[in-house]
Amino acid sequence: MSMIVRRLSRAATAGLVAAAALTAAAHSAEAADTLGSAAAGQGRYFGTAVAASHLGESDYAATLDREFSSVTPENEMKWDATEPSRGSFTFTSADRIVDHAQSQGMDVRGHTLVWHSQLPSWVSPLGAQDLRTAMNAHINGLMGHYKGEIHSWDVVNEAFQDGGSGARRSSPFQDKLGDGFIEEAFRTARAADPAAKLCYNDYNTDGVNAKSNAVYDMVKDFKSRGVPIDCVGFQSHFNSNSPVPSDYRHNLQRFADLGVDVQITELDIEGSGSAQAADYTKVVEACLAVSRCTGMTVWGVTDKYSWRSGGTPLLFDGDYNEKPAYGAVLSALGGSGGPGDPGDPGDPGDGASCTATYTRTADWSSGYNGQVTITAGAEPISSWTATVTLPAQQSVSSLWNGTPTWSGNVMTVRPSWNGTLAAGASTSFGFTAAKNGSDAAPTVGTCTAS
Ligand code: 9MR
Repeated sequence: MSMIVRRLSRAATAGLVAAAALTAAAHSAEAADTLGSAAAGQGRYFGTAVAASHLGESDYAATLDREFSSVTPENEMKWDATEPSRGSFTFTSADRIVDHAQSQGMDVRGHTLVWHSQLPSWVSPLGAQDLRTAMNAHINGLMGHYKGEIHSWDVVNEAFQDGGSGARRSSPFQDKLGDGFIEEAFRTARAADPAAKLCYNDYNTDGVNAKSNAVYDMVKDFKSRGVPIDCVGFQSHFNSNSPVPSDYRHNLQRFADLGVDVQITELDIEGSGSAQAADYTKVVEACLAVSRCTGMTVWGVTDKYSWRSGGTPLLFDGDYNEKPAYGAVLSALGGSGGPGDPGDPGDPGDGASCTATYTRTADWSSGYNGQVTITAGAEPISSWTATVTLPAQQSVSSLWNGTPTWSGNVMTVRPSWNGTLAAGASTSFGFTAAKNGSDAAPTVGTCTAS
């Protein structure tokens, strides 16, 4: 019941979605200073995996909305999340991501319809015929709900074994339905949403090896027999054990030559600094060199929420600062305004500003307490400096929440622990002054920030 209501309401918003996407495209033509707009300049999308639970965090949402043109729900469209008991679909979390993406004019990748992992417990015990029925019903339920709203679906995920054999991975689908389950899933998916690109998605298939050869043979077979497949997703989870392969571009190209699009679907590269940046450059350059590589998705916005957070594999650090890898990707996409470039909207420090205001908070015959409040401007700041000029007779006996240096009667105050301020946020320092016969107020000079 609720699914049917939701289906109708999703379809009714489709016109608005198209309008939002056009606005985003028009905007992106103006300035290629974000990942999404720079990629659009190359005819590609630049996406990220998103978790619904983080959308309420303002820095997360601001970084997502500013930089990316496509989103993939990281877990919310998986079988356990969407059909936890048979025939009972729940789309609350996935809808939250799709609604957010559409409000920002972003596209959505669907991940994933048929996968051996994150299966609810009711699926595995089913007999062959029942499993086939359940698989097709799951595909129809999910794709029907989002019909016309998903640019590409990972129809089948990770169906091949790791290692040298090139064999299919054991799973309820493989073990009970045999090799034909993949073809059946793609045929069902095509009928469910003819507008969506249908992808096969896997990992450790990024270079030429036994596993990617097996996927290649399957795609070739599908194309020769008219089984509906449009794209192959290369997850691209890299680290020192699994580095960016030297034949990455060649591998993407050989799949493209079969007549399918290729997409980089879950990119992350463990590491830091210039080495990580150089690896990201290789991946972006490989995609741009293959005309059928239609877009790239990184597997998360910030290192702090990565599934491999210890490996710091993403483009933004835990405080949403742009890492060197971000600048490398932006520049490989032909964009400008990476870390350190003036006016870069995501670069703390550029355009940093603050104001300082003074109030007397306590007063007695021989002295007073003063307080200076520092407020960051439109950008976050990591430090500030304020000057306070005291009347000549007065002297300061103590100061807290700041570090003073003196030149005559001019005191220059820098932060002690309180340098970092979010945009618009405030901190203050205080001091006790002896009047020594002058009750005049001190003057607060300019506040500078970095
Ligand atoms: O990033 C996902 C993580 O939050 C989940 O706990 C995990 C569960 O299997 O799945 C992660 O995403 C995987 C993706 O769906 C398929 N390819 C590998 C990804 C990383 O494990």
